[in-house]
Amino acid sequence: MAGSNNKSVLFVCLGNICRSPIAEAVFRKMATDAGVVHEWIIDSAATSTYELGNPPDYRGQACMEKHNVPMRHIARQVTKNDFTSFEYILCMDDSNLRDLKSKASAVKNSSAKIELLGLYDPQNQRIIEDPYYGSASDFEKVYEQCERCCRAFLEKNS
Ligand code: 6LJ
Repeated sequence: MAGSNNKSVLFVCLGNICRSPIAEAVFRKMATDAGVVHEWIIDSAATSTYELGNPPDYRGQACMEKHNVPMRHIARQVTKNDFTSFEYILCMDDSNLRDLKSKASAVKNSSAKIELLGLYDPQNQRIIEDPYYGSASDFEKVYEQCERCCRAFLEKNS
């Protein structure tokens, strides 16, 4: 139904090719399986310009295929508009948090709640580390953290 979107979340990391597209895909599948995806606007973005226009890292794609989580995304950078249009901007590490707060301070009427996704982890692992220079097992850990955090975030907002 048009106009029934009332919740929104933007997942953010450094390049928008490893962690944040995984978080976006995991959250979209969870919301879909819970029958509430129509209530949400779900997207992801980068703090940097490093990978603009690129698809997700092949190691993350392999990880998502293994877990049967559809992932389709093209990297984009956070925009000023994101800070006024999204209710939540959830990021991965303290560097992301600093970059986002700095960007938000240059936006009139920034209203997004900017938080670490790991804030929602029932196992209290606050930081989702950059797997760019890592291995398949680092991507698996990212997936597992995103799974726990997204489940708790969805539950909290249901
Ligand atoms: C400007 C200088 C850096 C990374 C990444 C790291 C490095 C990435 C990347 C995550 C997603 C021109 C661009 C850093 C996509 C790309 C290589 C360097 C990019 C860094 C530091 C520690 C751990 C990981 N930087 N690309 N160039 N993460």
